[in-house]
Amino acid sequence: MVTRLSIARLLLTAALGLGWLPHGLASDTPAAHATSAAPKIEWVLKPSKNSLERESIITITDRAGKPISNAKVTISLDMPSMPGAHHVPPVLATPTSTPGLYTALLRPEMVGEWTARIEMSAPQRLKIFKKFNVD
Ligand SMILES: [Cu+2]
Repeated sequence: MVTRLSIARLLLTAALGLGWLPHGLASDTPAAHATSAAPKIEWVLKPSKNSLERESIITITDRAGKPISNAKVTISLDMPSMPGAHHVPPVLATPTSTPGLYTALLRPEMVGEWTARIEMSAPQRLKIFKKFNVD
């Protein structure tokens, strides 16, 4: 049996539903713009000869998705759980023959969780942090 109250509830639910949708779309749009406005730095880590070393392969693309081949990139390592304990010398990423692809040999000093600060100083400025685990 459909009562006045249940009709009112249905209308209220519909109104809330409609109210949510435009709000959701509106809040998605600026986020999407913010993501595409910045260059992108991605990496993969591979084991190296030394058990504590990691070979990082870094891909850098501009906001249009095109490789950035003349980037100046420095990588610094730190251990969040041991503030001030490690002073790993920063390394420069070396460009490869593939545009936008760089390599850098990382030397974390011990087993555990590390944070890499990857900083591009040219042709654009960008600083990102990536966590990785050494086991
Ligand atoms: Cu440590």
